[in-house]
Amino acid sequence: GQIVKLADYRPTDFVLLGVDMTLRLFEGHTDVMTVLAFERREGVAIDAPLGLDGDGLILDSIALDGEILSPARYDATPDALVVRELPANGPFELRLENRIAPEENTELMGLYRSNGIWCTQCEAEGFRRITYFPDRPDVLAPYRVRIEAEKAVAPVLLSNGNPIETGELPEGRHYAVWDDPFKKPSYLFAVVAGDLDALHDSFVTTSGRTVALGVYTEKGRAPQAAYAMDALKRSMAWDERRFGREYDLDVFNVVAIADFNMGAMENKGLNVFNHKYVLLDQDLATDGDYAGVETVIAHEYFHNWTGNRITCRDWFQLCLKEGLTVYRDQEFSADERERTVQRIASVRRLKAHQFPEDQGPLQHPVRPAEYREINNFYTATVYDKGAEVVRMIATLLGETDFRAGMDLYFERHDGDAATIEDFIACFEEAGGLDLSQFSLWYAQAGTPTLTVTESWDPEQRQHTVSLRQSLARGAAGTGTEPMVVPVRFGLVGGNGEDRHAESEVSGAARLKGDLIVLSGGDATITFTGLSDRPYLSVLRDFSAPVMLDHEQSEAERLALGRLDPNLFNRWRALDDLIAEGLTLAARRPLGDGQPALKDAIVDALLATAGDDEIDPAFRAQALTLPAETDIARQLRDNVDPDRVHQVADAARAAIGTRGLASFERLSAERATTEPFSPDAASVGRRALANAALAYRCAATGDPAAALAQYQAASNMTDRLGALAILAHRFSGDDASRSALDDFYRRFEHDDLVLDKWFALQATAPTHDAVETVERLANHPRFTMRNPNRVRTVVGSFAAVNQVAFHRPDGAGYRWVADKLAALDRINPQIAARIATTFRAWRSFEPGRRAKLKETLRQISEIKGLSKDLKDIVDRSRK
Ligand code: HT7
Ligand code: ZN
Repeated sequence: GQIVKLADYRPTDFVLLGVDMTLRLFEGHTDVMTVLAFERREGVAIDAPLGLDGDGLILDSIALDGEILSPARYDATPDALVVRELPANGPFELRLENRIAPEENTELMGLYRSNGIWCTQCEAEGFRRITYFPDRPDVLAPYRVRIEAEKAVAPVLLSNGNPIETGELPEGRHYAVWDDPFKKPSYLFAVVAGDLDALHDSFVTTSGRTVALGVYTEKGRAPQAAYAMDALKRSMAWDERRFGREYDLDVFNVVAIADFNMGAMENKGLNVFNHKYVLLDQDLATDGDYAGVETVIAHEYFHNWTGNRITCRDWFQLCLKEGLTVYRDQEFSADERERTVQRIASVRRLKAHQFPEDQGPLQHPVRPAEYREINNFYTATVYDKGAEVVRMIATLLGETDFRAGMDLYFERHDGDAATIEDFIACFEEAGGLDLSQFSLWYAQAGTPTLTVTESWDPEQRQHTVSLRQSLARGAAGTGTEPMVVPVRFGLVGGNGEDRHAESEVSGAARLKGDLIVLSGGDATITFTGLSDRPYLSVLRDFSAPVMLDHEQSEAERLALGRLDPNLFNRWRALDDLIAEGLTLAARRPLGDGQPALKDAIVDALLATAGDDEIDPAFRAQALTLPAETDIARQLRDNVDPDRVHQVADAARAAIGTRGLASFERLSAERATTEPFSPDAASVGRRALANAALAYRCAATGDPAAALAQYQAASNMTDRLGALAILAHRFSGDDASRSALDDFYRRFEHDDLVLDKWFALQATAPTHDAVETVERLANHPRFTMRNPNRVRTVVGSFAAVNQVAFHRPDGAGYRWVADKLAALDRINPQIAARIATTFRAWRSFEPGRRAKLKETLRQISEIKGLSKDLKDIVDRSRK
């Protein structure tokens, strides 16, 4: 494959003035007519040809300004159309016709059919699978789209923008014309047609315009879109309040589709969603499902300004829209729910997904400098680290200047295809500061380490804090210069209040209130005039995406876990103690008689868990142990996933046993009779009760309590919480088997619930889960054609089930490789994403390392390997 480089960017030779398309949908094929108006850009040579992208297309006809073109004037291949001898001056019109087969499109890029519904996915390069086109994000134009279809099959015909005309056609057919006045890149194009139900509502913007809202679903499922509609209206109101952004068209539509490669897509005025992020039924959805719908609805809606009104100049700038939009959706969730709990969840995600990516062979900068396959760069680094970088800008500027910078960005770049440099310049102006060194966050790959040391001088009554940053050069080979690291901190007194102290800085840092801005390799800050030694609470709210190496005694951390007025750091003090304890235990040989966690740490955790004064959601977060993959990452090398799992399990049993009385109280207090409500407080109570139930069963080794909750549950969160315990802790037992069978019988009618049944079994942490997934893959309801199903069986097995995927005999690796070979022929994007689980091969003990490496080699030799999968495998092997 060709390497595309940021440094090679240059604008197109021809400016696109407008797009007029007609799609005639028939059973088995679709006819596409595209009229493109162009104008040669000033200064471009007279003999410059016009090159258009295609992907698997066959050109049926081509005309220039109404005249059929002679074959001497153009070259058409499936991947490209090149037209020569174009008019020297003034606009010209190219009319193209081609036929495509959405029914045969299993990659789910371009126009395809899902359960009979026609729908499109064009980001990043799907539009070229529909028509020949300059398919790049800096080509912006207004679109007019006419859709024709048989009325009985597709009564609903949707596209971007506003509806301007509908009408009848002969032979039971009809048409609709949509006009999108906002210039947009082709990746935001969308068409949906089918027999859909809808939920309708409206929203009145601050300036008094009424927007018609629609959420479209498969027949009979519109009532399940009520929460999505509610989340949409709250998102619209929040963006007006928080960022002054109003919606711009007369209509905003969302469509829920069963077969979808990602979560959702922000097409202008017509968001298309994986139906998992729209449909909720009170009896069928968990609290996590509700949160997912709210976040994804908000995220896609927020793209209307950050992504659509201002788009990306090229795909290297992907973080310009994704990092910023994740930052915005995280802020929305923080405002709508509970800020600290949301922040803990985001940091957990970052550590679980982005840190391993940034520390392995698939490492890349937030703004990559080159790629072979852009689909493989929709990563945790672009999205989640991208959001952290925006958050650091907000931290450095403060609320008022950050908002001024955002206002300037919207004002200056509305209608543009922009770059990270454009974005940064707005904050430099608004904040009156130079962000050139800060911009290294976009260019340098890897997770920096922030080392903090302290020393207390009792004579002088002063506390000295030294900070040092370092960045290892990794696979991406990018720079290792010191970056600008905002470190929020506090000096906590024994009374749990922050102390104020005089300070003096030496080295490359500035102090601004509760923020240390480290800008060089190291710096020292001396705090004076303190009556006694304070506890240093550092990197509050995770103010920078770094690995913190802070040597602090257990006693100090326990104190911070109890006292820190910054709730996030109170959580982190405990979480770090637990992670360190588990990491150390996993390095020790099995059966050395030492407990996985010291009693003092367990007691601190139990004190938090049992404190009714603290928000239940926070207590539930505290009770959630670090992910086993996170422990493995911290071990760095010679990882034995079985050992990590044993240690985590021993810790759960120890915590459960020591806190049994408290856990019995907390799980019994669960108000099963409480009517279901998805509000944050109820969610927190359910999370705490379910965590308590899991510890209770870990302690007793008895499934009875879980089985009782499973049977009595009045909502899916409680039912699934109990089932997860049965399926994972008691895997293979009668209780587990009968509950899983019962669950299947109750919910087999609903694919989204059935996915939970598949996922729970695929992730059971036992060696025989390899045989289980083989059985699941042969289940009549398993299909490689539905990405959600593949992700829940193959994806979650490979990414979550550390015990079975890494079974010492290599059976887990072989099974996944086998599935990838088949999947790659159907949907290479999904195959490539699942294959990223092989990337950590170097960190395992020699036996698994060799087997992982060999499996990667075998995958690389699959005949006809897709560009997507090949790119991941090649980079992982490096
Ligand atoms: N911007 C959307 C990205 C997306 C996508 C990318 C590649 C292939 C399929 C896709 N579906 C959606 C999603 C988002 O970040 O909002
Ligand atoms: Zn996005």
